[in-house]
Amino acid sequence: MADLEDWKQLADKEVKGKSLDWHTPEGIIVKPLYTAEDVTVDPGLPGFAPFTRGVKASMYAGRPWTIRQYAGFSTAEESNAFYRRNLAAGQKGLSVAFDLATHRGYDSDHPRVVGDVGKAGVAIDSVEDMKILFDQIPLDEMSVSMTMNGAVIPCLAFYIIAAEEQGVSQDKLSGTIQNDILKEFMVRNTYIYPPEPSMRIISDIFAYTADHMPKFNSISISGYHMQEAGATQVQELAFTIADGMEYVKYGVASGLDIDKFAGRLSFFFAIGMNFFMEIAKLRAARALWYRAMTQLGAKSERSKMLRTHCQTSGVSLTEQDPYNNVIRTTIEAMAAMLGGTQSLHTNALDEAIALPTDFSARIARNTQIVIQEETGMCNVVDPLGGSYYIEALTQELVDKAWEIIERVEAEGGMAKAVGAGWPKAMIEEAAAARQARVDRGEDVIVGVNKYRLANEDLLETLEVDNTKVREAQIARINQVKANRNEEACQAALKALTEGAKGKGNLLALAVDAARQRATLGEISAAMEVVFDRYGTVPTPVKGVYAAPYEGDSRWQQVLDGVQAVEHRLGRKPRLLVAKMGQDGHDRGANVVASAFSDMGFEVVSGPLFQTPEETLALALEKKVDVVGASSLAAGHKTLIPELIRLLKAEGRADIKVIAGGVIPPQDYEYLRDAGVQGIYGPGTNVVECAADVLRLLGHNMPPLEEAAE
Ligand code: MLC
Ligand code: 5AD
Repeated sequence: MADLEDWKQLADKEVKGKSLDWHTPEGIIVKPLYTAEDVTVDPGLPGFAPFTRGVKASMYAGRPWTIRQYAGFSTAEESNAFYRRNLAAGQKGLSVAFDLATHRGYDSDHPRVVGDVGKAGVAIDSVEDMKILFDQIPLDEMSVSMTMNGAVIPCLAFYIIAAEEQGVSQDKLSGTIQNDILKEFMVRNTYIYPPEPSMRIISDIFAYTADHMPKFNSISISGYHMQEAGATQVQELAFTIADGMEYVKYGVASGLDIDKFAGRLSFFFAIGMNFFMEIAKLRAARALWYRAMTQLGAKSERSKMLRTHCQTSGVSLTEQDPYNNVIRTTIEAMAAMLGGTQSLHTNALDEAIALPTDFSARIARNTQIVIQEETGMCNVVDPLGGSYYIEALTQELVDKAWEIIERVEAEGGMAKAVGAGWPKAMIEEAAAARQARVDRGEDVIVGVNKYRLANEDLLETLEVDNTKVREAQIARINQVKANRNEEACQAALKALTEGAKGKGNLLALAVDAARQRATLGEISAAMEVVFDRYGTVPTPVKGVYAAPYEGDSRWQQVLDGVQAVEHRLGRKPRLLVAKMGQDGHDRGANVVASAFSDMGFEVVSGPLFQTPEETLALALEKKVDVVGASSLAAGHKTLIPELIRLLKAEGRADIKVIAGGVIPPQDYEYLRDAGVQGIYGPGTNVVECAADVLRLLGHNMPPLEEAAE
């Protein structure tokens, strides 16, 4: 029989000695062949420690994963109707997407959220909205996930009261609240309060749910958003497990018995296009959590069992040739189920430009139904267990992630690391490096940097009439306020403020306030007066985007162009990267800021959550030439035209405004008519974007073809 040496010789001969090793972004060297020699750890059996092969003995052969599509838009009525249509068509669990005003603790009538109400999710201002959202959906039967982190106290309180008024007591509620604030400070940015009181809120929720809601998962510790922000799989794995460890430590420090709450901690990972890596990642996550929880002193096996939801990767999907997204999502969904997820969301094909329509949601849902019901893939537990490659990769991920976890622990845990900022910086470096690889064509994206179509068909997308939603919400807020017992409501809010100053359980106090029809904004404000509102200024990484471009002729043309403009102006050209509205997505803004600064621009990175007035003031103060507005949550049609109007009113129409992010082509004309001078959707090459900006600044920049190699 041939041995490994024989194989090596034959393979070398076939490829004439070329190396077949694959260096992945996480620093793993994947070999072209794995054998029994590479498997160093026995993964055990499914349903048994360390649960590498799955948390249930029978896995999908016993019960398939939950098809749980994340959705929400516009009003509670419209989202409720959408949920009911989806459930009738085979979806199994619900998952609520709230709008950004709700996330950030503002009622729909707040002046800061004019562009955000009902846009990226459903607007919820009071218990009345929550009741409509679940109208005719029995909350004792349906498990409901709510993606809420900032305004987690009022939302959970509304949910409890909505169930109560449906006749369902809280002990019967099954579902999950995301409640994961550490990753908000790192990547997702829908926090409200500073880190310390935010961590207290989480302990209070652990305590409350452990006492009153035994079937409810009190947190969804999320790596998803790290990968979306550009993290490698190792970073996603390490920081997520380390976040989990930190929450456990806080829970224990607040006086809870570890085994009383740890069995209801759940997880959430992204599943991207690196198929085998993602399968191995979920297996590694379970092994890591088992190790971490054993170290932290958990006794019950349930406490050490990592149960997870997964979502296919949004950032892997493209605006260009969007039907390719169905293929990508199918591959990712298969990785999630082969990795042993408990619950899954598959993204819709219009992901890169809008929220799903009924059509795109159907294809996304059916991707999972077809796997479950047509392929026979669910009949065997952990079918890739024992694959030399999968087992070796699982172990390599465990080792690499554990190294980072040990660094975090040595430095005092994840809350400290987040405060110090290094995990975020690491993720941003990975994001800038990835952008450079894509822009240089080294990482292929079909239909974007290779095989690009000459003409794209327009895709029909969902549009939310934000003004109409806002008016309807304001009418209902006024009605709720007019009909409530004002005195009882104010007393409950006052008790909440006192609780924030002292020791009372914040969720219990908010449940009382919710019953008295206090609004989300009021409940949030009752705590904000004690806790304060948190904000940070971005600090984009330097040099990472530029590094691989050394010696590139097109890159040099752009650098020369920037210098020519600098010479003419007597200073560097200045770009303000602006984030208006409550949209906290900042991967794009940070990558653009890094890349432009590497190309020689002076970049001002505006803080998150600005109003158009605040962006105007910053643009004038910093004397910028161009404002680049980054928008990923559909506020662009309200906020960017408003900024241009304000600039004109100041007599500063000379300051150019460009826009980037998730913007449907249908809106381009509207934005151009409003005065936007350049629009850069997903898939934009950042160097070419800079070339365009140089043209706007009057430099005669040659088109791409003329760059001699
Ligand atoms: C499951 N069960 C079985 C079984 N399989 N019992 C016997 N044999 C089997 N084979 C049991 C389980 O033990 C459990 O009961 C019950 O059935 C439900 O199964 P589950 O596997 O726990 O599934 P589910 O209820 O769907 O819970 C999955 C979860 C949960 C634990 C991961 O936390 C969850 O649903 N998370 C979803 C989070 C989510 O949707 N997030 C969206 C984020 S979007 P028991 O008693 O053991 O519980 C986002 C985007 C953004 O964040 O940024 O806006
Ligand atoms: N409806 C459906 N999907 C949504 N996502 C975000 N908001 C919504 C919504 N309101 C999905 C997208 C996004 C990811 C974070 O969650 O896929 O990339």
